[in-house]
Amino acid sequence: MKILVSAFEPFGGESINPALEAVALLRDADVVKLTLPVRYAEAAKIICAEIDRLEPDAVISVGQAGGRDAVTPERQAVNERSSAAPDSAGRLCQGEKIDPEGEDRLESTFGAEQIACAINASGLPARVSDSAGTYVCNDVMYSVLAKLKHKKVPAGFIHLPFCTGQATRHPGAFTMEISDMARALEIAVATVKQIIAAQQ
Ligand code: PCA
Repeated sequence: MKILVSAFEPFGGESINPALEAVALLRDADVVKLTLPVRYAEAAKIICAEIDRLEPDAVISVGQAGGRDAVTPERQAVNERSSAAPDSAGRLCQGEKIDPEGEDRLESTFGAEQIACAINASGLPARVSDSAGTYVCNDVMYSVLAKLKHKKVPAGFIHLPFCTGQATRHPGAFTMEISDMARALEIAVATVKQIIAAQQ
């Protein structure tokens, strides 16, 4: 089995992206890791090319959503690029569509609810999120879900809070240890594997 797990480079002036750090700690032999740039369209193009090459059984993308107080599997992606901040290439998008002919929103197919429940059951904080934002993470999530729409390949996105190493830059913000985030992602991978097994 091959589970493609992507993470993003640091962005927005941070030297760490907890997603990248936590994915690096995953030890599951079925996991194939991919690092993406925080760039509209380009990140989506890279992961879609990797899906063509690898033909994975599932795709889990991971990113940072600083300010959240839990690990948050995303329920849906929207067909929009919009942010006050430009991407890492300096591209600013304010209200453009990812795919002018695409659907307004696409639901994740990797069992967001089951993943959140399983992580919670382990004692780590998790809850389903209804918004992946409209920045590069949403761009990747929407593009992957559109690509896999008619395929039986579970896919979705998980946002992580700031990690403890980012605490000094964000006083008062909720933080988690990278090792706990990695444990949460391991549970997510195991849950997705169970979903695949149940489909067969
Ligand atoms: N988080 C950003 C982009 C990269 C990342 O890790 C987002 O939520 O869109």
